[in-house]
Amino acid sequence: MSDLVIFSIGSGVLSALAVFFWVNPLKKPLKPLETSQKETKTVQSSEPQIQEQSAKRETALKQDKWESGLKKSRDRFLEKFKGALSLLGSEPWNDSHPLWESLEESLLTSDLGPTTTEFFLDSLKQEFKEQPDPNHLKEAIRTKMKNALDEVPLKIFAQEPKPIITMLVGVNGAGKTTTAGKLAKIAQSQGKTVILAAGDTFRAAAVEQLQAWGDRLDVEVISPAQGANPAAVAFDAVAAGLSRNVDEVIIDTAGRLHTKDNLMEELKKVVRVIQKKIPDAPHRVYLVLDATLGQNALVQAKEFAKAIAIDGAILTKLDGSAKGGAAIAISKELHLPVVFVGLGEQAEDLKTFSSDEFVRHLLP
Ligand SMILES: Nc1nc2c(ncn2[C@@H]2O[C@H](COP(=O)(O)OP(=O)(O)OP(=O)(O)O)[C@@H](O)[C@H]2O)c(=O)[nH]1
Ligand SMILES: [Mg+2]
Repeated sequence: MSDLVIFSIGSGVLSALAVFFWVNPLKKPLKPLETSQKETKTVQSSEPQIQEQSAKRETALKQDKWESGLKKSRDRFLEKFKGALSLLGSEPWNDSHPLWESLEESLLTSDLGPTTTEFFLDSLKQEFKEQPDPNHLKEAIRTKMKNALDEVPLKIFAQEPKPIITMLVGVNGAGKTTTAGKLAKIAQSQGKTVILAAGDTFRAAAVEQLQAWGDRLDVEVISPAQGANPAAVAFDAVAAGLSRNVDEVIIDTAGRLHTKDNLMEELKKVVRVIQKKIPDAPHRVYLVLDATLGQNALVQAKEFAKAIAIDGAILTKLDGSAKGGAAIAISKELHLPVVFVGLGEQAEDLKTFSSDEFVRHLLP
């Protein structure tokens, strides 16, 4: 029965798409993935039972993403952590017990960074004057990780601005353009309207890359006119956002200019120009950081924070990194909330950061 429903609705959607593209031949066809998602959505709303199954499947998939995305970090940490635990009982318990040194190594390997690692160890030593059992120690580390992640609050608005102006900054290759596309997808899935701005005017390929996301999601992309600079694109995009009454404008920026100083000056200029249109914008400046860089991501973050006010970090490529602990160091040392994490290259692989999910999958 359900196969029949899926089949008939599926063919209905396919026929509708066929007509759509026939009358609208200039638009690029949606990726097959998008089509199948639309089919699933249609079925969801018509059958409560199937809806429930789909919801379960979706939750399982979401969990899988955290599960697989943090696998490398988790495996690496657990291996070292088990090594540390095996030392319990090897010598009389005190502050210089070999377990502490081994635990220090496991935290550093996960890229929590020396400052956060030292803070963790000092407070664990205070907490465990008596020898802990492995579960208590693990639970205490989990709590410290979660507290470190939760202690930096997210910026909230008394009233959500419209349009909300989001600007993505970060070094080249960090994942800004991909994240701009993924953020547009999230906004769309919340029923919001979006404009993307191709603020990396220095490389034609960068504009094309964002345009491809725009085509895929059917989102308008403001591209630079001949010779336009990033500030001009941002200005046009904000103006378009206001005049078209959209919910969100997402501005991609360049990751590399001739020098680092050039880049920082350019970003400051983009902010100044946006503020000519909306004085309290950009409302969210997110620093996009490549998780595979671990502690180097922190060094980059400090450089950017010197130039412009950053509201949060987006940690990309967590799926390819064994250095997931950097998220904790970003919160603890830079006082920046981690807002989203990239757990893959697909549009749906950007997840709102959850300290619960993160800690649960890093240290199960
Ligand atoms: N596995 C994985 N790959 C990612 C993720 N985010 C981005 N990437 C990949 O990282 C590469 C660089 O991403 P871009 O979005 O082009 O990076 P960028 O910051 O815009 O780079 P520039 O334009 O050079 O400054 C691309 O191949 C992306 O597909 C992620 O969360 N996981
Ligand atoms: Mg880019």
